[in-house]
Amino acid sequence: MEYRSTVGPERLAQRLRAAKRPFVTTHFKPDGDALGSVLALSRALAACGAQVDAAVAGPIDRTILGLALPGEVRHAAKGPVVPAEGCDLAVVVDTGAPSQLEHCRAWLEANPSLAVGIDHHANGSAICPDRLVDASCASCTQVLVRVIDELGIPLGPATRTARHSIAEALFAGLATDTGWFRFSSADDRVFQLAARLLAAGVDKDALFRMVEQGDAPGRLQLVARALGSIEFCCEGRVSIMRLARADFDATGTGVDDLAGLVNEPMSVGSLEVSVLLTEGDPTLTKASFRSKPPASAGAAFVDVNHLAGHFDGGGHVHAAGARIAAPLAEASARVRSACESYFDSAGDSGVTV
Ligand SMILES: [Mn+2]
Repeated sequence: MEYRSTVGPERLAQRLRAAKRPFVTTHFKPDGDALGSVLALSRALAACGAQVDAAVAGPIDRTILGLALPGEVRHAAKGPVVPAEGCDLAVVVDTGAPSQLEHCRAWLEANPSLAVGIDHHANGSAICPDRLVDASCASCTQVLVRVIDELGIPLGPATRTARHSIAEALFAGLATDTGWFRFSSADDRVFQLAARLLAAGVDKDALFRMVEQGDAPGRLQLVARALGSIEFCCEGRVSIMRLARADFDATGTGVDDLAGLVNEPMSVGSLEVSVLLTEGDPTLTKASFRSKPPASAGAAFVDVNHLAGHFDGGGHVHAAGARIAAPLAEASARVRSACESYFDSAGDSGVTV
């Protein structure tokens, strides 16, 4: 099925304006774009006079929770989160995949006439029959802002306090989904919206501090241990880091603290591939593979989906994972030899396109 818009922003805004008790949700395990989109839309609907029921499910990085005001969003770490009694519209933002909506999937499937979607992913389903989708957008908030503009609600100055405005929630989604405007998806339209949101009063420095500089000390100690374990191979083109259970125990951290850690070695110029191995149990090692994008358009790069395939894993060309049925040290040796044969077979360039 082709996943694309079935309605325009005008029609979607009409449906939103008519809702008295809208439910707003997003994918399981919300990230900054998902939570930012839920909050921005909830605030806009509240400004329209609706009694909004915003709810999310699954683990949330505690650093983004500060985007929400106390009590603004219902949150269930586990189990279902369904619309409150009397709900007359359910809006799903930042996904159209039923597998990411287990918390409310049954309700949505039972009430298709009440389900509408706003998304920027290339793939999804018909779970929300009325939906606005634009996969050319880097962030869901870019699609959402068209609807909020259609509703005629100002993005700022703040609706409540200097913090917690519609503009701030939109900016948080835009910034986090583009790696704070560094990813290739951060095009001219992204910067144009960012400029508009800054003009609407967003304090980007406060936001950056809250979202990106809110880790517990243990997380940095875990990074130090990972970096301390680093081994380079393939003439500096590959790095392998290892974390044992003991490293998590000693730093009081868990797998939730691994986000982004595998990218740390990418600052090394010669590096093409970074591998992070974490001990699951004494017989299982989890592997994360990352590769750099090409140095210039059309240049070669390493396909880590292919590398992970050696271990029955997979993913995308620049980000993949695998579970290796071996203790940490043995898994490391096997990954190293897989990388060596990969570069041998790729010839002098050492990389494949
Ligand atoms: Mn997103």
